[in-house]
Amino acid sequence: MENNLNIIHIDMDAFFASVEQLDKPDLKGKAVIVGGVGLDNRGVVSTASYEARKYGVHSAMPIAKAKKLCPNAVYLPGRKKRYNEISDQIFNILLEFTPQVERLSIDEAFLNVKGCHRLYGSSKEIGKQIKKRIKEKTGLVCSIGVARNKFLAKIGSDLDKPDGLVVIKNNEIAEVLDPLSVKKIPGVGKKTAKKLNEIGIHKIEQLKNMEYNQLEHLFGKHGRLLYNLIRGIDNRKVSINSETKSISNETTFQNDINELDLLLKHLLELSQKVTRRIRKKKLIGNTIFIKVKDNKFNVTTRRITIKKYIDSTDDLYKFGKKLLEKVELKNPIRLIGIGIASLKEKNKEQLSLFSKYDDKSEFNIVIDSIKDKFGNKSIRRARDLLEVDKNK
Ligand code: TTP
Ligand code: MG
Repeated sequence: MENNLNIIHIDMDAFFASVEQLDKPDLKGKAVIVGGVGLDNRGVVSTASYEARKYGVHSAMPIAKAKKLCPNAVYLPGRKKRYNEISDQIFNILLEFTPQVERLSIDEAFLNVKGCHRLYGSSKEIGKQIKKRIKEKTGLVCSIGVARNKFLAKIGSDLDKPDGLVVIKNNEIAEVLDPLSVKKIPGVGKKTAKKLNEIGIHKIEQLKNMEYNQLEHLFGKHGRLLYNLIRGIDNRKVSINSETKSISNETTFQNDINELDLLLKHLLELSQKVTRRIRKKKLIGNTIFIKVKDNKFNVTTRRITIKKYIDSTDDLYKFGKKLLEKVELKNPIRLIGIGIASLKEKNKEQLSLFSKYDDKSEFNIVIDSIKDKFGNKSIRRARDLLEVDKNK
């Protein structure tokens, strides 16, 4: 078994049109065209259902032209809010499998599933499970590519659309890439493809015959990347985006709380929970936010983005406390929450031995492992033991 096929690319099929078919079942199986249109036909097609694509309709085509090609299609304006809502559901599903999710657009993502195999099986198996979960949760269909790098995974997801699941094994790379049109290479747009076609180059195989300096001449600084991509070499890492994820915990009190001291005690406990979760996922973050709800259900949130990325309980608590002190506490408090966003992977170069924010990291790791072994209540900090909590 090949064990380095760790990159998954996922792309929803005819995304906007599929959501419309989902919400209006009588549109299922019909040509549906979503476009940013008024009634004047001057807009362009955002996307077309696969039924409409048979007529040659595609994204970015003027609506007027689509209406000529496919007059009987159902034409709908887009509902961005609804598409975003479904997109969030899809990304939450992806994040169930791994935090290593890079959001590329509303309907497209890369995942690095290295380290997920013991739990979920091979990358292909993970691909199958993702498709199943998305279908169950949203009713929508997607296509997935699995390969050793981003470029190949993206090529793979496009090979068998809609509802595809394509694994490109390492010994199949040339066989798969060679016959493809140069247009399939991300970054080779219409203009570049035309330029290549003019000199007789249509397929990737032909592009491979070009010397590196010829490619550099044609593509400038992208020449090197392109030279590598068409040979199946792509070293770009999956980078999780900050907006993809935040981790937070909140607690609703049995009795509303008036005293700041008691609130701070809860804040510390929550900070421990949150940072324990982010350390477990080997993440660090630099946006700290708190949420406070009073007994009249007024919700106040405060956030701050700091220079350093943190994962220690003390740091999170320190900034959370500062934020809480800025909130005017008029009424008794019913709920408090704290979280951390703008997360990224904590990898080696980000670990600075001398950073004043990292000096407790060993301590935190020890606490985490004790809690893992003996449970959440097994170890507490001295500050926790100053018991002021009347709610427990
Ligand atoms: P795509 O993934 O490019 O297209 P798609 O999901 O509709 O179809 P496919 O099965 O080929 O992946 O884009 C995702 C959504 O983004 C698409 O449903 C609508 C929107 N979009 C536009 O609004 N304008 C565009 O030009 C493109 C390409 C997409
Ligand atoms: Mg798509």
